[in-house]
Amino acid sequence: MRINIVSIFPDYFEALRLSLIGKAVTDGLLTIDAHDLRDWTHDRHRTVDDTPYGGGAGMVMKPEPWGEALDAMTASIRAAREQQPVPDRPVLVIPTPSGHSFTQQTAQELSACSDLVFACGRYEGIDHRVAEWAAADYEVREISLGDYVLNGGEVAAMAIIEAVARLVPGVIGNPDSLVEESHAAGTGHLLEAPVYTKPAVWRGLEVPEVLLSGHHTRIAGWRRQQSQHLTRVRRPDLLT
Ligand code: 6GU
Repeated sequence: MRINIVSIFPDYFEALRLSLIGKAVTDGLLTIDAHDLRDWTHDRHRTVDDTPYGGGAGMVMKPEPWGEALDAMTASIRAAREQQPVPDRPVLVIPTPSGHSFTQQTAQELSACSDLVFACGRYEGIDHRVAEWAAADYEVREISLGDYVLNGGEVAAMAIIEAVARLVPGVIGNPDSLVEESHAAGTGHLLEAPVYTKPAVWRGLEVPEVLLSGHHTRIAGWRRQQSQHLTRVRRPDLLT
């Protein structure tokens, strides 16, 4: 999987060199390249924003630098695909609080893609014609992490990339760990039971006895009951 990111803060994505995703990059399972949108400006101040048509607070990202940046991404993807053809269209992910909700299902879909490009907007967002234009070359997906507002798409893109990359075959050493976790498809979408490790008593607090019993059926029953309880209390929306 190739991931390209366009942002005015490409340094945000240095953190993707750490941990499991970083190892996947080193191992050649993924490529991640973050580009500075301002490289596609041509004025002295490297301007990327302007006032909104129709009025209103805040600034809007100008379409011209985005158009040139995405042309460059398209050209680089085409060149890579000449070396190694793939059947699927590149996907352009635009993180925005007005997007479709991001779920584990979305992560699964994106993890099967050969090329992801992230367009990280700041301010009040990117001139909408950029998404319209990009639809000729990309499957465009506007995605929101949830019902709250971030200052820009960078942190959202990081979260999406982490959720997607860990589903790429080979990125997680033990694929079994993908099966039991909260929100994994096939668990009935319940929250995971609390977990414990040694010592059996810590600061006077004991690990639930059943987990020490070695009785696998009872343990599975306890975990199922904990999952149902947690889900009812914290996320009743998942039960309907
Ligand atoms: Cl994807 N972007 C921004 N800027 N804010 C958000 C978000 C995305 N998801 C929730 N809030």
